[in-house]
Amino acid sequence: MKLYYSPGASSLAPHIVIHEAGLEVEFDRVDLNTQTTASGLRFCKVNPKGNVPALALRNGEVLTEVSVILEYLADHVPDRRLLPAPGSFDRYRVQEWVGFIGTELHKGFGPLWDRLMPDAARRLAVQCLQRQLTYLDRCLDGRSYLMGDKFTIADAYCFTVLSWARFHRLDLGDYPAVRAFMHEVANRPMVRKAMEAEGLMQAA
Ligand SMILES: N[C@@H](CCC(=O)N[C@@H](CS)C(=O)NCC(=O)O)C(=O)O
Repeated sequence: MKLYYSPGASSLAPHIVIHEAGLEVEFDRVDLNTQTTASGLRFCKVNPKGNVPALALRNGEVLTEVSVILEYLADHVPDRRLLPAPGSFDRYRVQEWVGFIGTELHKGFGPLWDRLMPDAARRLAVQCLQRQLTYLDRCLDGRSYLMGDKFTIADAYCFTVLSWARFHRLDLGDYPAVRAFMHEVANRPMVRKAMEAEGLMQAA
């Protein structure tokens, strides 16, 4: 398998899961501005949507969308319990978190990356994220991870997305349980390994 990624982008979530799962995967860095890869490919040939992550499989298929790639990777190594077993209720809970992170948090940051976004729209986007963070803070109070004491794919995704807060003057200090969660995840050896591989350790 080969993961197409861009440092610090949402592709960091599958990168973390690859290390947590102990999977052998190749990596190809994508320059999102030029839409070319380090190996010299035009990225639109890999993922016509132009987004990372994309996961190229041995059978020639390419999987896209963070949520699906995370699930696919975790299901390769069920004994690591990065995702509860198919059919179990807890699996739906993890998927519920992944849905929340993808639609409310990941895409909540979307407008903030756009330099042309007017200030008023930016303020609204920040307020929206703050509302979601208040909810998340309540859920994380008294637990290490979203599902309790077990690290899952949802934590890798949540950590990745919330690490963008520092670029947008969104102070996680107002959310003590979220901050503790970020600290807990950042200190996992496999998370550090993924971040190091993407050259993010100085930025963290
Ligand atoms: N729906 C996609 C969205 C992924 C996405 O937003 N990726 C961003 C990076 S975090 C991207 O590649 N944007 C393209 C660009 O900036 O040109 C998914 O869930 O995988």
